[in-house]
Amino acid sequence: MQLYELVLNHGRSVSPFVWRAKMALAHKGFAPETVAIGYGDKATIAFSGQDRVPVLVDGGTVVSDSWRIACHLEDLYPDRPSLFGGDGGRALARVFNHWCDSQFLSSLFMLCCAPTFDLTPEADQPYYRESRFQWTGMTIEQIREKGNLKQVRAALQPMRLALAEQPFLAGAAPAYADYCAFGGFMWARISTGPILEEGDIVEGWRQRMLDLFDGLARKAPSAEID
Ligand SMILES: N[C@@H](CCC(=O)N[C@@H](CS)C(=O)NCC(=O)O)C(=O)O
Repeated sequence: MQLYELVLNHGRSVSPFVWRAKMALAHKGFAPETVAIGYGDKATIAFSGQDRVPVLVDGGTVVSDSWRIACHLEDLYPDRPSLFGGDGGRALARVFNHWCDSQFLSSLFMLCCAPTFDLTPEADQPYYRESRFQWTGMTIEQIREKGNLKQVRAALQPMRLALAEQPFLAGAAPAYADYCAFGGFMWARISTGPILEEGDIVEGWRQRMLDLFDGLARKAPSAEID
């Protein structure tokens, strides 16, 4: 297996979507070879028929998009630990995936976008600047001003309430819902630094997630120092 990921300066693998895939692969017991690309390396992943990471090559199958990768792993390797815990769990994980993208990652974007720009090799900075302007109508400097930690923290309230009752979002043990949200925390950790207030119950969960799979996520080069 090969996993294509976005790696910026100082070996920083910033993509929240790639982290979802990395954790899902580890959950299934896979340690794929990773292929690092930059924002400018669209030609390298053109074989996948689109221009985003993660891209997983599993034998003769090419899968892009973190959700589709999770479904591929669940469907192809049903005898390995389940990511969803059945069809109902898969449907709810999909709802949660959409919540993460539209509520959590969108507020995190305003916070992590400029620090991610700072980590982008100079040659790719014009592309990054221009593409983010197309999405938001704002310059990197304007986005940097707008980053709002309070808004990010407020978005996490459903997670806070759930984690007061159970150690992981998926219940007693981690599963895809956890990896889905954790991807965002890895973007923050790697590009920007800590985002949680001291004493936040989400922090205990984040530490447990960092420890999973022999510290896979904790060992990744990051802005945050443990
Ligand atoms: N819906 C996709 C989103 C993938 C995505 O947006 N990946 C970003 C990395 S965070 C990317 O490849 N960006 C390249 C670019 O902005 O040119 C997924 O869940 O995998």
